Amino acid sequence: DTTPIPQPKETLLLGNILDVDRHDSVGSLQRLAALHGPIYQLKLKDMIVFVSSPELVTELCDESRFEKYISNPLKEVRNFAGDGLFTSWGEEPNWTLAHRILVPAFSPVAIKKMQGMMMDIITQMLLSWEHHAGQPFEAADSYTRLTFDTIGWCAFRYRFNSFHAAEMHPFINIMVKLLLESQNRARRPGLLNQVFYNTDAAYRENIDELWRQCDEIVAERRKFPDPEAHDLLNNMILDKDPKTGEHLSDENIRYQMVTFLIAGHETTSGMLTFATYYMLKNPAVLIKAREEADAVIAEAGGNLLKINHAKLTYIEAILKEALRLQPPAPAFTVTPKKEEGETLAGGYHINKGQSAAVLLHALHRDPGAWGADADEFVPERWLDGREIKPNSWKPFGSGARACIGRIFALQEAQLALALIVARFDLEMADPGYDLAIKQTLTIKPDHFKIIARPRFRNQ
Ligand code: MNH
Repeated sequence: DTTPIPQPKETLLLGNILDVDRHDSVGSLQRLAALHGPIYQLKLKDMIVFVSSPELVTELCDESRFEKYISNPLKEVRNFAGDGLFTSWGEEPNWTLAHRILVPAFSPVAIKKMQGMMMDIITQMLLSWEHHAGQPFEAADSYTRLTFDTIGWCAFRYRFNSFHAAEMHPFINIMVKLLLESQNRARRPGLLNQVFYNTDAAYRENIDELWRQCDEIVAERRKFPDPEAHDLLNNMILDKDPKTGEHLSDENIRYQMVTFLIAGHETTSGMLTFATYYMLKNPAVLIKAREEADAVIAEAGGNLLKINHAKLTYIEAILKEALRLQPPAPAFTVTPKKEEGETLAGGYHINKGQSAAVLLHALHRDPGAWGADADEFVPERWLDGREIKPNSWKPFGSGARACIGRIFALQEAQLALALIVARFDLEMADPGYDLAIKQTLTIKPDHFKIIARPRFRNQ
């Protein structure tokens, strides 16, 4: 006995395409959840189910019943990230191999060792902010340079030097073009992608260029091994699967490099930009963050390498709260494991091979889970002993396929925010700015400009 899943009325030939604003799909999907409830479906390219209550999400996160589904845009990202961790199907052998090799490389102990490398890039950002003191600049732009340079330096000891050029590194532009094109291709019927011959040729060229640069970095490291580098490239070249003794292939290392570059910068810079926006909207939060940062920096005697980021608990709560209200990766998708599909509580049936998306914006504001202040930015909720309902906060995905880089991202962002609030007075360039969202595969505040002024002279 199954219950039909609610669905807005389809338009002839177009299905539900008109129900989703292509410039604000996150907003559209959230409004549809308010209208149709915690489960609904839309006929887009395929019939997709959208889920947003903690109870139903708990079912989707049960790994004995559901597994990651590679959604249409991710299928396109496979054109350049191949069977890297993010875009591989669970049953592909390289997922298991790379997961076992890389999990230790992303452990808290391993990431803690990267503090010096992270501070190197953060310091460059602080200097650039001092250089632009008093002048408005786009927060997302600066944070993108930060996170790109950080992943380049920590993952492969490669310097993008984004803070020393007016334009972003060509690598970054290629990446952004490829992500945008992946999103467009996912919307077009497959055949049309070849009809768009010029776009397709440029797409192929961009992929070749990206791969060429990655391969060059690997070749260089193989030629001049650097056992002291403590970066992820060493892990990928030298570490063996503890179970089978197998190494990653050069092709797979290339895919992981592309994966880290994509996954490692867009989301983290989005998180930092949203956190900055919410701090500036809530001055009391900014004051508390600064008190904490001052205390933790003082405890380290001002030595950036000795800062104990684990003590930046209020700043961590700011980041978690930003991830709650604006999860930069706004959805993840799963599908049933069993041939016969799965029936959820309420009698809703999902077929195997069908995509069920967890809608994070709606889940993260569920009033049953988050209470009457669900829509407000309240970092204190993470610290005051309130119960956080299981599976009501999923910005990093779930289970074995959850984000491998979350400790990396949080450490980098905690350190960056602490130093920013300790060193600068901040304001919005336009005090009346209202949050507008820009969407690629991930989301970020659009046109959000800030002004920074050094707090102390002669620092
Ligand atoms: Mn990350 C998977 C969000 C930072 C590398 N990441 C995921 C998933 C989400 C996610 C959601 C699960 C996607 C899915 O189920 O399809 N990631 C984030 C967010 C941030 C982030 C919100 C920052 C904030 N991620 C990072 C960083 C790195 C990284 C930094 C690398 C340095 N993420 C990954 C990889 C995966 C992943 C690799 C795939 C893991 C796997 O499936 O084995």
